[in-house]
Amino acid sequence: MYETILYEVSEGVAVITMNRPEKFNAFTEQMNKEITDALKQAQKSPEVRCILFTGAGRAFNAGQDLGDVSGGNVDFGGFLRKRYNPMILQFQKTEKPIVAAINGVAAGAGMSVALACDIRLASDKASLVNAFVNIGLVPDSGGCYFLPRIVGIGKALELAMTGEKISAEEALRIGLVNQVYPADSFQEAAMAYARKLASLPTRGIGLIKRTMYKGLEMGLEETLEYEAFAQDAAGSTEDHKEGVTAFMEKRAPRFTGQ
Ligand code: T3D
Repeated sequence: MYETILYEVSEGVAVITMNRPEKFNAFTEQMNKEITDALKQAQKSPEVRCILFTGAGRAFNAGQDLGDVSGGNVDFGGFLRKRYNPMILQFQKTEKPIVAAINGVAAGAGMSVALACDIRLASDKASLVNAFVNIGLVPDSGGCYFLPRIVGIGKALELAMTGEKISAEEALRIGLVNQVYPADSFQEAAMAYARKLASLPTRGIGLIKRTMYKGLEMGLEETLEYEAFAQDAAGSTEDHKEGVTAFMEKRAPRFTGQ
């Protein structure tokens, strides 16, 4: 069904694999569209309770396919508005946890996409490079939004202004990725992480995601009010009832995502 990505669902996890390994999974218009569509599909599907986002082959994603834009006369603003911005917004609109499994290099918009995911896991062979400046561009695809929020403005400016590649270990040290696993067992470790998230209260997690990101934009009073609103919704889920019942019965909860 897709030409540039793979989409598979198993054990509650939708695995989206960017699949242009010979081009380091660089973005084409088709890939932008397909990722947006796959995220919508995962959001709609009741059997999907977590999304694992990764790359085929040696790289995670090397950003825009520069072969497509090397001829000059590019309408950069139009390009981003049409292709990248709707894709990035879809990561936020998807009220399920999205885990980036950074299997190799993540560069340019490939790094921005990893930042738009909720959790970042990296192979110890992975690296991240805010490559935009290396070709005279500005971080896009949410790079100027997520990067300073994740690592702070000082580190964000350093990474964006120098365009230096950083290792997975360094990314872990500065809080840019959440966990690093050995390359030879990376896909299994990432899948186990995603399966664990898929077994948790999915609707509650969706509300955590929405409320937390909204909190970044709001003052305390507004955030407190939004938390009250979100808690009304979370408190009416089956998973909340199950969590409390399991606690009282001194057993492990069995969450269904409802
Ligand atoms: O119009 C616009 O541009 C607006 C949109 C902007 C969004 C963006 O993402 S801008 C940033 C675009 N990306 C880059 O500038 C990154 C360019 N690539 C690199 O800096 C390096 O390739 C990497 C750091 C990603 C990896 O380095 P390395 O040494 O591990 O691998 P390599 O040998 O450079 O690349 C391996 C192959 O992938 C190579 O192909 P070949 O020679 O083996 O046939 C290389 O050409 C290809 N590749 C890597 N990045 C891209 C790419 N092909 C097309 N587009 C790429 N972005």
